[in-house]
Amino acid sequence: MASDFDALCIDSARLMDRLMSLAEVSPIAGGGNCRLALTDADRDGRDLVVSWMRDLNMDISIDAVGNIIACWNVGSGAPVMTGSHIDTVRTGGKFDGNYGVLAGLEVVETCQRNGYIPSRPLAVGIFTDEEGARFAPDMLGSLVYVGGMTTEEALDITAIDGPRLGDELVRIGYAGSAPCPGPVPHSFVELHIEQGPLLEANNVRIGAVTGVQGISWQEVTVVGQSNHAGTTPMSLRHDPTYVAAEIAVFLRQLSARFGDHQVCTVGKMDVFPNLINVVAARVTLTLDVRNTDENLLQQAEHEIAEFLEKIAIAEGVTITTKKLARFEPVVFDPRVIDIIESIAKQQSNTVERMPSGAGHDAQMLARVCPSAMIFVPSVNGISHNPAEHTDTEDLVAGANILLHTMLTLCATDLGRSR
Ligand code: HGY
Ligand code: MN
Ligand code: MN
Repeated sequence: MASDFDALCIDSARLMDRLMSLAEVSPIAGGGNCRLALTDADRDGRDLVVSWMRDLNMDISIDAVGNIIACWNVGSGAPVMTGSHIDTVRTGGKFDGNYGVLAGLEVVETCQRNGYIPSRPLAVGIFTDEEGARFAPDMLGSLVYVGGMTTEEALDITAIDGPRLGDELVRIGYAGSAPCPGPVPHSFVELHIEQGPLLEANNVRIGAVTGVQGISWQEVTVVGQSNHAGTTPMSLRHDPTYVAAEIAVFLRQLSARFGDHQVCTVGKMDVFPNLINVVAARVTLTLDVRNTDENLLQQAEHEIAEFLEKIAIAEGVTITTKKLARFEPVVFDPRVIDIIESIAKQQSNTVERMPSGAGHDAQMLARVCPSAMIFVPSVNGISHNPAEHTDTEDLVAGANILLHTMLTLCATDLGRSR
């Protein structure tokens, strides 16, 4: 059925200009960015994107955990919302998160430039600390936005480099006054790069994302007996570095045993005193364990806990754990997924349904309103890496699907989430 916005399409040069301009904020070797949450670099990225939001005469609200919600207040009722994040991991790419935020601005500007007034407000969100790399958990800002964590609890979280989240918000000038939880949107759609190999491997341009897998993050601290590397017989050692290595091997073996969607990562490891001739005193490592199946994820957590107990006794070390993040798998709203899939096909794209391996803000908005995601391919499946790349025609195709999906949602009565 024809719509009054069928002829609208985004301006690819404008979208790419903004993406490349944002990529100039704290660039790193290899073509990526380092804008860890609430650092000066994150502030600079925020300031740039907020200036674009102001240029579009959007009403900008900054909330108590620094989420930036820009709204083009036309039409009536709750807004159709999109958005993502512009904080990055330390070795981030140009597109992770940034693409979804800037495509959202492109949707608004395309409507404005063509004199098209949607029947609902359109909102674009920049959620604080989606990566969780500096302040755990990930998707922190959107979690607080939907009431999944109190503002007070979030403000007291300390960064891996020490500072308190609330103090960093004040320091960079993004400690907002809007309360959390924030206003509930009519619906939420996030456009994002896949960050994995599936779309490329299947030669498909668009992912209609069905949900997000479960995530379990924990920090493990192993305390042993620091000693001289030359004089200490192997039989008398209580070596935390050896235990940390055993944990990494156990996780790899568990993933092989579980197969399917099970993934495990030891991404961060701090050895103290980290010297060539000293048997370490302490090792702190992080475990990132994910599965699309909640029961299997719980089983993985249980097996890991049992293994930690066993190796602590065997090596004579003490092991303590701290939960950093735990989110169950999320299923997106089938009505929104259907809209995405049919628009992708109408616009002559190949499209397939798929779960998301990465966490996203949409998994939090799904708690309060009908939500789903649109994926475009990642070249070589690479992400969280400066070499992250998506071809321009894929970026443009995704943005056009976001445009028509948001405008279709404006005219769709969804009621409450199913
Ligand atoms: O960890 C994740 O999946 C996301 O990049 N925050
Ligand atoms: Mn992301
Ligand atoms: Mn990411």
